[in-house]
Amino acid sequence: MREGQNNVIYRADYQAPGYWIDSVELSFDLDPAKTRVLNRMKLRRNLDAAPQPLRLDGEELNLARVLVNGQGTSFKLEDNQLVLENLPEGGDSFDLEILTTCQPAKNTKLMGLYVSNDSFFTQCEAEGFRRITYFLDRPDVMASFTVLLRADKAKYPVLLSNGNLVDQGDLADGRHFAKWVDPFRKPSYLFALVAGNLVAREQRIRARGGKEHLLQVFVRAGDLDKTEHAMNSLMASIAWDEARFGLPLDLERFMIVATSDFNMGAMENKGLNIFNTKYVLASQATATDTDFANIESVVGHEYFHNWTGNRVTCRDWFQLSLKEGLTVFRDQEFSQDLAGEASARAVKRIEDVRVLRTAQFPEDAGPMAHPVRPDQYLEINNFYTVTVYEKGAEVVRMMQTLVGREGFARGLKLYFERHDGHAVTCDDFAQAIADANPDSTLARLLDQFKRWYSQAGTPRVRASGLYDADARTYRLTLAQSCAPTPGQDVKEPFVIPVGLGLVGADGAELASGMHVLTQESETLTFENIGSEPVPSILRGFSAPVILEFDYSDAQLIALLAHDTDPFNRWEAGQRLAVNRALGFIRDAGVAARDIRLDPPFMNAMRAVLRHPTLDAAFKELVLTLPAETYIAEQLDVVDPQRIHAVREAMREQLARELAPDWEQAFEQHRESGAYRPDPVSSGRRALTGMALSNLCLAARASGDQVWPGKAYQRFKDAGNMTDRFNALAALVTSGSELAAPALQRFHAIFKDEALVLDKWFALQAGAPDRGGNVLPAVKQLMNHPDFNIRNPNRARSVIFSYCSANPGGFHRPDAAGYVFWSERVLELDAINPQVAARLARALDRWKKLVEPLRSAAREAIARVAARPDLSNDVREVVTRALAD
Ligand code: B3K
Ligand code: ZN
Repeated sequence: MREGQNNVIYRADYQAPGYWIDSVELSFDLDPAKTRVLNRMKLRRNLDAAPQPLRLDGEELNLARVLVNGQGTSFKLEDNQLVLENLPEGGDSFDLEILTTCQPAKNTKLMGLYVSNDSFFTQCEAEGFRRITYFLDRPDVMASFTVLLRADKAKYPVLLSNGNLVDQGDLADGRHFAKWVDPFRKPSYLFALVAGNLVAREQRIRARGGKEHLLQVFVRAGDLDKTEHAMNSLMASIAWDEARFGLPLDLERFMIVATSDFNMGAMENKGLNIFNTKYVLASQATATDTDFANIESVVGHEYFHNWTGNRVTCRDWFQLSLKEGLTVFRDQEFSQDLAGEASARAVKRIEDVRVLRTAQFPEDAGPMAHPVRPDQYLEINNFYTVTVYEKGAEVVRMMQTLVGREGFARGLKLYFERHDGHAVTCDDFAQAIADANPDSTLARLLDQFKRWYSQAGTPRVRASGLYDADARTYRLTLAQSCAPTPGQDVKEPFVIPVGLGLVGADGAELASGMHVLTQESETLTFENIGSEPVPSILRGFSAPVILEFDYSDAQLIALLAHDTDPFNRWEAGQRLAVNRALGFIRDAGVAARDIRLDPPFMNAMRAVLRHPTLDAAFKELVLTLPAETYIAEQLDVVDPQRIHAVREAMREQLARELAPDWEQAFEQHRESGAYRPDPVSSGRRALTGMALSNLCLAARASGDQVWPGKAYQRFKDAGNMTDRFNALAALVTSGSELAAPALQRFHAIFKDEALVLDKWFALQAGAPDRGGNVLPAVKQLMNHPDFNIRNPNRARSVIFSYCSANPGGFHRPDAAGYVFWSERVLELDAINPQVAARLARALDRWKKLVEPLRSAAREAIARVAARPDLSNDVREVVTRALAD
């Protein structure tokens, strides 16, 4: 690295590699202190590229030997690259042998080869392979891999890598070996190895085509009883990809390995997925319904990458959404299809949109805003974002909307016919979907549609309606715009599919359909409309936009009661709540305790809660007030304390005034019988949990001890973690005196369950702030013997739960939250830059903060940015945050 001078990479600079690597044979002598890696490659010049020296990437490696065709050769080490100039001319293949060592036990970045709980794991995406050996560490160089692993047999009885096990045996000195061959060419980021003392749940399956496959889920010895759900999810994923898209499992063996030290959720290495334990281990005693659902979707996601990502991969990292947006779309569809029923599908859709709007919309409006296909980066790990993933998935979803479900499946088929085995671009993907549907709107508007890939920012659609009683017409005008984002001042109109319906005064559906908005402004006329309708716009959240329409309360209440589109039914309730929250927030003269919600709103909420046929899961979503961060996005100047106080006051009033209804909901939806994490029973548990939380909150105001007592009882007796944790959370968030003994008891029961302890830490760090009590509690939690900042899950459970998920506690008037943040960013950066950079983003939206918070936040960011020794990861985030 040229001191402090860090190089930005631009998409426009892409050039094909000067060399290809056809095959690579890796031999590992695994040792935590010093691992030897012998790398034998067959390379050839890419005759389509200009003649150039070979520059291999390598980081924190000790180089021992370089041989070309078996002979010593001259080389240079420059900027983390090994440079070879005297290579054979012409297009013939030559051998390159490189011997290096690395230090896995010292690897706290958890990129490359590292040690966790005395086992070896790897993480190579995006650029971790260069920490294992010198290589062309870029996704468009795809090679055949053969891997030989050698290690102490007693300490590391299991030796795994990608593909098929072709040989294994014992060596001298208590060591043993295993040899793996991957039958598919792959880029280096999909390489993986695991060595350790692990056990596996195994399952043999016969796929549709008749082929046998071995499925394995590897975990530490005590965890085998928590692998059934992951295995079931894997089998469901295999069956689904075959049934829905005709994509079979292409390997004899498919392995999942869980590790408790992992920077993100999981990794799709070919045939050897490595997972954060959080997305593998589940039992009813230790995991919540949300954990079960997340495991299903992450196992699905990584498995689906086997085709979308691995068989067809990215040409360069700017194309990341090619695999991530598409694969998120696929995992969302998978979860919806497994949920089955229309209302359960809608619940999943609402949950996905909620993530998009509370996390991606702010990203799109902040200093890190970037297109789904970014144009530049300093550190690619900073671009594994909600924009690339979740907005990317919405872009794929819009394509499916524009060509239909069958048309989309046809498009995917053509995509694989064209590109299987290659590294391609987002353009290639969109082209395949369009070409397979030549008569579609997508094909007609492809160039304009692709602005979703190139333009950052969330478009706004401003709608207005005009009813003409004499002409019996309703005219709906839709106008789109998109605010500038860093580096993009002018935006061209997007292609926006808008799901539409008109709902009559009596609740009848008068019209429904899909309009594709392409101009800046368009007006639609509906004929034969007998009375003024209520428009239901953007049904199913048909595009990732902000919809503005001046709904009256009466209109929203009508939609909440009658809309046939469950998404917009939920949305109507959210709008009612947001409008009220914004009104109270702006009404600065009114103290939070004097806030009064109006009877129409209370009645509408009560009607949903009491509704005879609505699902419990749906009721829980409607009764959940919009998140503080979502409310903040609707404001130009943000006072997190005021938002928190207003939202809490609204919550308390709903708790108190609907108390009889909460009681009834609690009694009616109590589950008996065996635990099953299916959508219906999870929905019932979610609603009883919410009811209990409200009843404890109501009791707090009245001083009544009945419901806290019942919550404590339930906490003690619960037969599953969902009910137990909800009861604990009800005590903690309502500030009950029973919270402390319950927390103590919870810790005693689960002291050996790391993932459960993460919940215990997170609950306390995320608790509603009362008089500034959370920050001291967080500092104390960091001194707890079970706290370990090097473990990403644990760091997230305390530090992120406070800085990123507890705005009321974090944005303290005395700025102590920001000081804490800057200290932790720096502390983490020295250990694990990827985790540090995520934390750095907690202050992304500082410019919107009310003074003096704004100045205090700026100062805290500037303090971090002033450090000369920052990682590229953190430097990029804080530099962009401070830019004008
Ligand atoms: N592809 C990985 C993410 C890798 C992140 C590298 N910083 C997991 C996934 O999206 O499936
Ligand atoms: Zn992914």
